[in-house]
Amino acid sequence: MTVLEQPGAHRLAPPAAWRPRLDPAPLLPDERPHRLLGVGGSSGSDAPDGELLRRLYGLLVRGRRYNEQATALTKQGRLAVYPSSTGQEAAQVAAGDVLEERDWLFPSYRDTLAAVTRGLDPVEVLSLLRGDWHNGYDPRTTHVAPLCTPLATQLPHAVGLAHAARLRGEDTVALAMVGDGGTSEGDFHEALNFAAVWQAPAVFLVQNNGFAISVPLEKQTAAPSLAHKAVGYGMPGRLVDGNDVAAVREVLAEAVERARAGGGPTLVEAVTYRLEAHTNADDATRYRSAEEVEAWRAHDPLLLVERELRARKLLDDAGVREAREDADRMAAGLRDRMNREPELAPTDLFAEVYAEPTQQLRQQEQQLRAELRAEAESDGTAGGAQR
Ligand SMILES: Cc1ncc(C[n+]2csc(CCOP(=O)(O)OP(=O)(O)O)c2C)c(N)n1
Repeated sequence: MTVLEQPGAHRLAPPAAWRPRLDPAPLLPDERPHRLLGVGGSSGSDAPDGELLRRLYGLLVRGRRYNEQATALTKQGRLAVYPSSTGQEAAQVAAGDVLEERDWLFPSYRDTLAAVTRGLDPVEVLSLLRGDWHNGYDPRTTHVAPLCTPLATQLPHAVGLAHAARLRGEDTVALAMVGDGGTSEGDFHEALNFAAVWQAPAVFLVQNNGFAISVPLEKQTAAPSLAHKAVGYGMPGRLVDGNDVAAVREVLAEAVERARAGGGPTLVEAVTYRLEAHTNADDATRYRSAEEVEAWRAHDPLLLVERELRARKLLDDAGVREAREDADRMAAGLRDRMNREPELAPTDLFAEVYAEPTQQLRQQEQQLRAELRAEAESDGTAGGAQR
């Protein structure tokens, strides 16, 4: 049998008979970031639903306050590190709000607000960043995967879960979040390729916040946009104004529905801006100008939604005050609970790492136990001498 007689030989057709396997045009992203707020105004027929918008506004106000409180906790020594999502709250809130209970969220270290919006306890969500525990919440019951610090590693996890759900006949969708820098990782490529080949019910949300620590987007990629990367994998790309909460939620809802109906994965690029430094340990003034930050402040996600709600007479000063008071109460509760001393067992470090601990881990655990015993004994002696 010659090569051309083998099954599937059409794939080896000579160049003259070659055709693209898929028309790339429907996969191309929006020409400009999709927007809803401030576009239709009060008369626009496709204006976002008022009730939904008011709810999203409340979540955004809480989200901004949560970011402020978490940043304050780093200054008080109550949180080891905090990668703020200030300025990115629209994407965070939309991602946390759009899923059904049976769906799964796969966040990165910056996406704690998405997890909190999904209904998780913020103290549990922040326990990793506090340095207390591998992960403070139960992924199995919350359907929120652990926060991933190694860039883009959450993406193949999401595809695996989505593919497995499909094989089991469940209509679960996995929404995975990643930064612009994470799109340069091998894991990003592998996840998107597998997702498209398997038609896995996965949605990839790239928050393009302009920077990977100090590296600006133009040094990260030569692609026309990050959403264009979708075409090469054979999935649709969507480009959305990441500060427009209604637009992000709409685009994500469409992608989730498409995935649930068996239509396969979507890549969504939300164009946004990280208003704060990378984390509390970073100094952003070293690599970007105050003018640039100010320009983005004029496109703040809270401003956009507040302006729209006021124009449609769905919000007044009292409503703004009420939302802020509600957010202040949430922040006070978070501060009080984070100020309590956690009770930690140092040997928990070794728990739930591997089903079968490695020889090295067992040795390290024994060493730690011996050190803790020695410390307790010497404390006892010191205490006795004082008495
Ligand atoms: C595999 C890997 N390489 C390097 C790092 C170090 N690192 C931590 S955050 C970061 C920048 C990530 O930027 P981006 O993906 O745009 O996400 P953002 O922090 O802006 O949300 C880098 C390089 C890491 N955590 N993991």
